[in-house]
Amino acid sequence: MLRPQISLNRRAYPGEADCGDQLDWWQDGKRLCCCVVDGLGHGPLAKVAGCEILQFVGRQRAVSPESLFTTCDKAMNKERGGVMAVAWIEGDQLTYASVGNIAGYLVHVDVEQETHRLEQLNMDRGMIGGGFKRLTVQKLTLTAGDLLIMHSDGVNPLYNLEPWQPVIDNCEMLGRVILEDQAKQTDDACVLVYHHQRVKP
Ligand SMILES: [Mn+2]
Repeated sequence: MLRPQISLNRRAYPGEADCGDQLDWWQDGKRLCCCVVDGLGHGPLAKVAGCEILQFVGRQRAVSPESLFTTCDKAMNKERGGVMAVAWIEGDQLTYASVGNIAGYLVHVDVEQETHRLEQLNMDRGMIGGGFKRLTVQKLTLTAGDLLIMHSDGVNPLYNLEPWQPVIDNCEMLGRVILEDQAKQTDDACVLVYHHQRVKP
């Protein structure tokens, strides 16, 4: 299997050393799991909260999305908590769920036409550690060249990727420039970019 193309980009609230936005990915055989977390607030306590949630997901990522979000919410009940989105990719299937305001987009890229279309993924209301009423688990199909982008609310929303079209097929650079161009000065900020490659038969 090809090494997955994923870039993780993050920066703390300007002037802070610690970042409450935490993100990572794991590979289990043919299944990838990507997670983006925003620990409540910013600074050292937000970092602890963000790390706790991310570590929980790292340990429990093999269970169903419903079970993962529910148990994580319960486990963070007495903690500061935060918001999170998790994506699982297996073959061409993307499974995605988000509680709170981590934004997710599936970007359908037509390599030959040099066009792309952004599909905004679902966000359910609530907070990890503070409860949520509903979890929508989306299942979508990926085509080679497609991108999955996830970012915290410290990053201004994306409407299209026009400004970054020249680097659209370089997920390292794309993640870095989106963070540079879109990060707010008033919060921690992070961006995860996953580039779906052609799966060899
Ligand atoms: Mn935030």
